[in-house]
Amino acid sequence: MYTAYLADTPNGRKIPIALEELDLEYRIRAVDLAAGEQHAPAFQGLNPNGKIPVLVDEASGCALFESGAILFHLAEATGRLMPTDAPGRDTVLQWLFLQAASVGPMLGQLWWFRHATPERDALALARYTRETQRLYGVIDSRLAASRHIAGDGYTVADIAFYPWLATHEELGIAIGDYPRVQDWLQRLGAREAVRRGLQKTTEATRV
Ligand SMILES: N[C@@H](CCC(=O)N[C@@H](CS)C(=O)NCC(=O)O)C(=O)O
Repeated sequence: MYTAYLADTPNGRKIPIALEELDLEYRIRAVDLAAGEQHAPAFQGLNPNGKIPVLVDEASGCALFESGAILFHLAEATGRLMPTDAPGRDTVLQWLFLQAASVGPMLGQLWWFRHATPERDALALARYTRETQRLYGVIDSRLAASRHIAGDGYTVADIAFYPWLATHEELGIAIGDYPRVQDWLQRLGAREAVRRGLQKTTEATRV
């Protein structure tokens, strides 16, 4: 049994999507980011960086933070959503790192400058829009070479990218300019586990 501490954000959504895909037993504990619950000492004990998601394995008591590390752990623990050969695993890790190091931070900044700042900062908007468009282009080119992000098979790399790239409307990104990303989003969005993971996240975090 796992407990997933999260909010209804792109990084939070990854975890129920993976847990559903892997048929693992879990419950969601909502963390109210607007109320600052991520800064509470009890939560900082689980993640000293004060961010969701965190996954606790109730059997061992182990807590893991960083969504990429959590997805990697779940793939390792189940032997699923990750190839078994070394080059295939390296490829998954490579894309997981790109998601955590570039796609999350850049799209996150663009969202913040579009939706959370009291004033419009034209320079920041231009910079993060350009970088976000560039990253959608990187993934679009990648999907010309393989059916999924880390190869032809569906892996945790797809789960890491999906909730971020699905926010294109909020980010003002013309998804038609990235037809392979658009097709991939439609294919993933049709998966039962993706639908269930998103729905359970919304329900469990509703205030
Ligand atoms: N690299 C981290 C990023 C986690 C992250 O930025 N989480 C955001 C929500 S998507 C958060 O907790 N924000 C609250 C805050 O910064 O105070 C991961 O992939 O888990």
